[in-house]
Amino acid sequence: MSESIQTACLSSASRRRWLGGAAGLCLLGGWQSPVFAEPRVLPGYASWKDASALEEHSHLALETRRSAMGSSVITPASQLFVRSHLPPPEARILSDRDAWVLQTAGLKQARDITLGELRELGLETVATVLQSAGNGRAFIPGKVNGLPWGVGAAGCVVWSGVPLRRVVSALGGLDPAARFITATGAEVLPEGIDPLSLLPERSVPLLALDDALLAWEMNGEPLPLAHGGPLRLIVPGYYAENQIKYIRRLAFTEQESAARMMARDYRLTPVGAEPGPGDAPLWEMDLKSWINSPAPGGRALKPGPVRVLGVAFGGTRAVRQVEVSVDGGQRWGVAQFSGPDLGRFAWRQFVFETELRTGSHVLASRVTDAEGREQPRLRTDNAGGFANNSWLDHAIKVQVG
Ligand SMILES: Nc1nc2c(c(=O)[nH]1)N[C@H]1C(S)=C(S)[C@@H](COP(=O)(O)O)O[C@H]1N2
Ligand SMILES: [Mo]
Repeated sequence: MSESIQTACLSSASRRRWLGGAAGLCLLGGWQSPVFAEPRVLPGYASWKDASALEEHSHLALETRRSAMGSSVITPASQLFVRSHLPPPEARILSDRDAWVLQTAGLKQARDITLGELRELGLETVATVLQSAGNGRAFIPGKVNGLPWGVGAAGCVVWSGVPLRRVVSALGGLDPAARFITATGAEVLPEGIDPLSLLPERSVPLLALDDALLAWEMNGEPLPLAHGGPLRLIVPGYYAENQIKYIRRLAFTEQESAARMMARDYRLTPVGAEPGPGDAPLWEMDLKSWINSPAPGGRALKPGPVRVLGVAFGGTRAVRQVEVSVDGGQRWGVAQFSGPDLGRFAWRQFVFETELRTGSHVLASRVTDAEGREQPRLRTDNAGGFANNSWLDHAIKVQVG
C-alpha cells in the first residue's frame, strides 16, 4: 500500500506544481495518513459532503468507503466519489445556471447555446454507473501508477438532461466528417505550460450519440459543482473519464482530441510500453461486481447465517445473474436482486444468504451480463492498472468465530 500512496503523491504533486509549493501540498493533502485513516475536513468544493463516507486520497480525489455503499441502488451525492485533475472552476459559475454558455462545433448550424435554451430542447432521465477506470487498482499487487482506488471510485446516479441527439438536430445536424464527440471542461488552465498537457478533454465515438445526455440534474437536485455543474456530458455505460464535467465546448470532430487526457491517458497500454494514441481507449465499461458487506478485514462475524450484499453491472449491457462463492470460487450459488432495476446502465444490488462456520472464508461475486459474458477470474494487466474487473482480485477474506 505505502508504495502506491507514494506513487500517487508524486504524480499528484507534478500535476499541481503550478499551484505553487507542490511538496507542501503533498504534505498537507493527507498523504502521510494510511489509506483508511479517519477522514479530515473535506476540501471547500466538497465541504457539503459526508466526510464519514469518504476517504480522501487527495484534495481532488475522494473515494466512497465500502461501508457507505448502502443497499438502496442510488448513491447519494453526499457520498459519491469525486475525481478531478484540476481544481474546479469558481463556484460562481452556478449562480445563474441558465446563462451557462456551451460552445459547439462540427454541426451544420454550430453556435453558442445556453443551458436555458438546452432545457427547451428535450428531457430524458437515465440511471448510470459512474465509475473511474482506475477503480480496483488498489487490488493489483506491486507498483502501479495512479491512485489506489479500492471499490469506491464508483456510484450509481440518476441524471436528467437533454439527449444529445436533440441538440444535434436543433443545430442543423452533424458535419458529415464527424466521427467523434469531443467534450472540453471549463477549468482554468495554469499559465506557462503546454495547454494540451492538462486540457480536460475527451473524445468518444459517434455511436455514443444514441445514449448520451447533457445533464443538469443529479439524483433530483441541480448538478453540484463537484460533479460538473452546471452542465455535464453523460455517456451511459462509459468510464467516468469520458463524462466531462462543467462542459464548456461540445465538438463533433473528425479526429480524437490531441489532449494528453485522450492521447496518452486512460488507454490500455501494455505493461512497460510508452502510452500513445494507438492503445485501446477506455470507453465502454467492462462488466463487474463486488461485495460491500460483510466488510473485508472487519471484526470477526458470529458463526451462522450471513447476508452477503454487493453491486453488479454490465457496462452497456444489462445484468442477467450474479453468483456468490464463499469458498474462494470453487462453488457458486445464485444471488437474489434486492432493489429495483433502473435499466441496463445502472447497477443491481444483490443479496446472498448463506451460513458460515468458524474459520476464515474467501467470499467472491461474479456477474453475467444479458449476452452471456461472465466477469473474468483474472484481470488483464496494463500499464495504468485500469479496468480491473477480476472477481479474484475483488474477493474478500472474512473471519468467523
Ligand atoms: N472537466 C473535467 N471532467 C472530468 C474530470 C476532470 O478533471 N475535469 N475528471 C474525470 C475523471 S478522471 C473522473 S474519474 C470523473 C469523476 O467524476 P466525479 O468527480 O463526478 O465522481 O470525472 C471525469 N470528468
Ligand atoms: Mo478518473
